[in-house]
Amino acid sequence: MTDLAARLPKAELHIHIEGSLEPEMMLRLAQRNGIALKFASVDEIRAAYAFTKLDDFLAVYYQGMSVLRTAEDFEDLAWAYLASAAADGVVHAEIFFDPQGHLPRGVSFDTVMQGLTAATARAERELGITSHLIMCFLRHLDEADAERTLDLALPYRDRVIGVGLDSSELGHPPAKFRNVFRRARDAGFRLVCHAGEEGPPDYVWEALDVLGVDRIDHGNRALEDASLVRRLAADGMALTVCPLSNLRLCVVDDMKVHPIRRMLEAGLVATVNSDDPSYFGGYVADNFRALEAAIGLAEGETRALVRNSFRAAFLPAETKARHL
Ligand code: ES4
Ligand code: ZN
Repeated sequence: MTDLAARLPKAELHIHIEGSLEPEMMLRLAQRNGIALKFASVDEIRAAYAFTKLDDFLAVYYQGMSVLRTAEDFEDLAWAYLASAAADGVVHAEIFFDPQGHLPRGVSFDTVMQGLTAATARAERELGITSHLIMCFLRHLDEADAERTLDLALPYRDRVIGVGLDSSELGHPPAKFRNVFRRARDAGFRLVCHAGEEGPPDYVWEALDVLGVDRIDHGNRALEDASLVRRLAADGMALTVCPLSNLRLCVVDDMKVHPIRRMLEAGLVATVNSDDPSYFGGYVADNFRALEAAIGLAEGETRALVRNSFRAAFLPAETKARHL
């Protein structure tokens, strides 16, 4: 195998930094911070990574991130991700973070920002990889909590390019967050939203028509609605698709039936991303390799997916053009 996908320069647009916490680092940070984990070894941690749905994963994900306390922890975490991404040919990453997963534990917004921006600055200097940060609101919490989080982010507007919506999808439609997204747009943030991972096509419609998002994260279930597919294609709306995540969370039953090819054939701007690489079995190149192994992704399809990653990135037109 030529491993074309790993060699091509690409952008990664859907990666939760807390989901890149590898078991080894989880144990090291727990020890460094004197935090009791219910896991005693890497094997015990990995054994907990058997999920049948999104909420199974989220319970383990929120436990795992409890070891993150200091700016140094966030810097170590983001540096490790950026080094792995660079090794996979990623030249630009748009990285999600979940401040509401940290604030209730007494970790300030400033601590998180200090750590993440130290790593992204160093990665740009030493690895030649650029990155943006996207702050996600946790959709299982109420809109007032998201509003307070947006207030905390306003002084960091120059270091946070956008806002997103993640966590437990069913029962928490995008419209629940219409006011905070309107205010984020008015403040100059780009807008993205997890939709159609477990939630119905209606949630994708809401992300488009109520929130007015610039990209859809996942979007798999949009394929159930032909008029929605036509709308997404007509708008050139990008989908940040995460194949290994889809497999591990049972969004698809088998990688052999992953809809990535159908998405491309329908004219959708689909991209390939790792989501939570530590929890789902690999980084972005592993996601391409899994598709190649399961559905025989052709060279032209790989190149189209990689091109789409730049089309969909929040980069200046001149920078994008260099990669298209
Ligand atoms: C997530 Cl895979 C996924 N879906 C929704 N929210 C998330 N947060 C972290 N990973
Ligand atoms: Zn995600």
